[in-house]
Amino acid sequence: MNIQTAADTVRHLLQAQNEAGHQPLAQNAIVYAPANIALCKYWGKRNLPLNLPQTSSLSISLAGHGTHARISIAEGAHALSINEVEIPADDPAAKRMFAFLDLFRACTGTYFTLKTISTVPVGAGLASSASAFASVVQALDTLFGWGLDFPAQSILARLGSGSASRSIDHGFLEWDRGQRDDGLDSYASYLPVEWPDFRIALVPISDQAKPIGSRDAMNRTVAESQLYQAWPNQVTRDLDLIRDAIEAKDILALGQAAECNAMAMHATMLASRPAILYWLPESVAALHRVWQLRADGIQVFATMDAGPNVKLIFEAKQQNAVEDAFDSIDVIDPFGYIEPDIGPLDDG
Ligand code: 2P0
Repeated sequence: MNIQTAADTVRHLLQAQNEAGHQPLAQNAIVYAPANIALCKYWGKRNLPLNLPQTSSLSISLAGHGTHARISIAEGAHALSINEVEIPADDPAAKRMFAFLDLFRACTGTYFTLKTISTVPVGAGLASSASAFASVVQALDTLFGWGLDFPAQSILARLGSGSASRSIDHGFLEWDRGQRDDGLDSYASYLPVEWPDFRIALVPISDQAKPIGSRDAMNRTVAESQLYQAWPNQVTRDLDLIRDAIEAKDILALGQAAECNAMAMHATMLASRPAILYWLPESVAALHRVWQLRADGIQVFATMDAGPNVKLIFEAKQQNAVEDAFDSIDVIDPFGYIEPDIGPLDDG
């Protein structure tokens, strides 16, 4: 099968499903998927319809910060509620999600009612789309009993949003860019490392709307930034450093490589025409505070995504010092999370 579109991809991955795979096993399915933060960033696509990245990337999932999703069959039209608020069909978030659900409707012949509850804190600079798309794929897999493996789940989530490919599991995940034109080898895999002392913290800077969304920003960077040509080499180097540092549980090596990778990504944006700069003065102040802490002997490192907020990387033994230096940060223990038996969307 010649795969050129997202619809082709879904058809291919679900083709093994016979008629029984188009019948729901239950009234609804309820799942949870975590958000994630990239330590080695995804920035730029090589194929827009299939949402294939220029480079590989590597992330840490954010434990209890993510999306609870409940999906069921609907009559006549899709319906979406987010945090118990019905989203009108002409809302951009609904349009994007309904287009994604339509990819599956082409196979199942059914519309869906989707209810999501996001536990991603508002204003912390975390995209909830990654966990949302990943949770929808896992909810559909559960509803229809497809038994999709992790690569297939990751590929399907990728079609909704690139970073969603990395939200299919807890812990460290590496999204391999893949080599194939059809994207069937472009998916995320779990790195088998537990690092109980690893911490990531969210420093809220601003929850104002961004000047440009990440999708448009990365497309402009690829098209317009001369510095983007250096990005694949940067990622090749940083990925090896970060993977090795995770395996060795070496926070210094990890933090240095992750911080450098984030700064380099923002440098490629800054060299776009017109320039893209997500940073606010408070972002720069937070970075200076991180560097001052390091000068004082505290091993803490920064990363930033497509927004002004700063995220901190450190180990448990530095948590008190980091909390003393930053007001109202949200510290996440990625390996200390136990999913509750009953989530907010369960009937009881
Ligand atoms: C990342 N970001 O690796 C990078 C770092 C933002 C900065 O993935 O167009 O929402 O849906 O594939 O995944 C944000 O971009 O973009 C992102 P699409 P996505 O986390």
